[in-house]
Amino acid sequence: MTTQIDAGLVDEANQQGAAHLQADYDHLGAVLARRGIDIEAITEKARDFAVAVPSWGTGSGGTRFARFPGPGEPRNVFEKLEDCAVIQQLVRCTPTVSPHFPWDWVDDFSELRQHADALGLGFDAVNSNTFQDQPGQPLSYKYGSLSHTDPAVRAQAVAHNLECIEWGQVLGSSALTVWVGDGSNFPGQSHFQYQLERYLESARAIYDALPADWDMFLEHKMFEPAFYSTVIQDWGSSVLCAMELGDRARCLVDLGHHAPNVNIEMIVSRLIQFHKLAGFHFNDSKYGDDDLDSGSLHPYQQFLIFNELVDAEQRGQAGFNPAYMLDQSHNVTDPIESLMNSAEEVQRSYVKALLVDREALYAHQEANDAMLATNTLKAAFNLDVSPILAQARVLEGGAAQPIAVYRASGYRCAVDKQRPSSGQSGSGIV
Ligand code: AOS
Ligand code: ZN
Ligand code: ZN
Ligand code: ZN
Repeated sequence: MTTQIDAGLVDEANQQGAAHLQADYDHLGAVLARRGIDIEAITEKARDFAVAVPSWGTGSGGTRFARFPGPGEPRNVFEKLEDCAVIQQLVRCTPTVSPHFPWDWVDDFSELRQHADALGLGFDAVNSNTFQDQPGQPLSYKYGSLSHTDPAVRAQAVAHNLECIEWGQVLGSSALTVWVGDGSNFPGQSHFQYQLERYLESARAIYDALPADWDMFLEHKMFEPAFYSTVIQDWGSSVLCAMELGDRARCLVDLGHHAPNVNIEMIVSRLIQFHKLAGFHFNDSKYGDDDLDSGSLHPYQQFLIFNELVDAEQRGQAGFNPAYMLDQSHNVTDPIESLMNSAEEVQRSYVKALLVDREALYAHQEANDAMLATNTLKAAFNLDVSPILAQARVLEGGAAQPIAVYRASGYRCAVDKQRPSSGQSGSGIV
C-alpha cells in the first residue's frame, strides 16, 4: 500500500510525544477505573470507530458569493482520493470515501477502485446529483428533478440515479444517498401533494432497481435552493417516504438541515425506534446548512446524538447499523486539516457517549431525578478523552498529533507543485 506521508515522520513524532501520552493515558485510565470503566475496552471501541470522508470536502467549498480555492486542491477524483489517503493515514478512522456523481465520474470505475485499493481506501454511500445542470444535459433541473412536472425530466433524474448505482457497484459501495433540491420559491408555485406524489413515483423507480444488498438513504433539508418549500423538507416527510418505499429506504440526518433549535437527538431516537435511521452527514451549524466543521460549535449536541446511538448499540437494538459520513464545506481552512479534525471530533463524541453510566442514568430516569440524570450525561461529556483518541490512532499506525505531522510533512506544498491548474473541485452548494 502506498503511503502519502513518510511513515518515518509519523513514527518519529509519535515517539517524541510517547512519554507524555502514556502519562496522560494512565491518569485517565485511573480516573475511569474509579468509575468502573476499563480504559483498554474503550480504546478498543475507539479503534473500531469509522466515519466516511466526503470526496467533495477535499476542495474548498465556497458560498453562493465566492469560492476562494487553496493551494494544491485536487483536480479530479484520483487526487481527491490521494488527499483522503493522507487523512486516513494520520487519523486511522476514515477508511472510506463517499463519492458524488457526476462530480467524481470517470471513464473506468474499476481503475478508480484499484486506485482506492492501492491507497488502502474503500467507498461508502454514493451520492447522486440532480440539483445542478451538467454540461450537455438534455433537460434542466431548474424546476425540479425527481418531482418535476415534466415526466421526461423525472425520467432523466431517475436514470441518473440508476447510473450512480451501477458505478457504485463497481466501486464496492452498497448505498445510494438521494438529496434533491426540489421545492418551490413562491406560495402557490407548486401543489404540495402532487409534487410529493411525483417524487414518490420517481423514488419508487429507483428503489425497485436497487441491487439486493443495497440501501437507499433519503436526505431531508428544510430549505435551499428552494426558499419557500422543499419536497423532503424534514424528517417527517423523509420517514413517510421511506415507509412508503420499503425496509431498505431509510432517513439520513445531516446535522445542518433542520429548523433552528430542533431537538436532533430526539429525531435520531425516533428513527432508531422505527428502524429508519440510515446514518449521518456530520457537520456543525449556526444559522442553517452552514456545513461548519463537526463539533466546532455544538459539541454537546453532537455528544447527545451519540448518546442515543450508543444507547441503541448497547441495547442491541435490532437493525441498528447507521452509516457515519462527514458533509462539510471548508472555506478558510486546509480541507485535509478540517477533515482530520472533524473525524476526531465525531470519534470524540462517540467515545464520550461510551462513558455514560447507563445503569445510573436509567435509574435516575425511573426516579424522575432530573438533576442527577442530566449530571450523569455531563459527567461523561466533561471528561477529556483526548489521550484515548491519540492512543487509538497510534495503535492503528496513525499519528498522535495528526495536524502537527501533516504540517511538518509539507504535503500541501508538494501537491501544490504537482497540481498546477487546481481550483476546480467543490461547489457552492453543499
Ligand atoms: C445538501 O445540502 C446536502 O447536504 C447533500 O448531502 C449534498 O449532496 C452534499 O452536501 C454535496 O453538495
Ligand atoms: Zn448532506
Ligand atoms: Zn450541510
Ligand atoms: Zn447540506
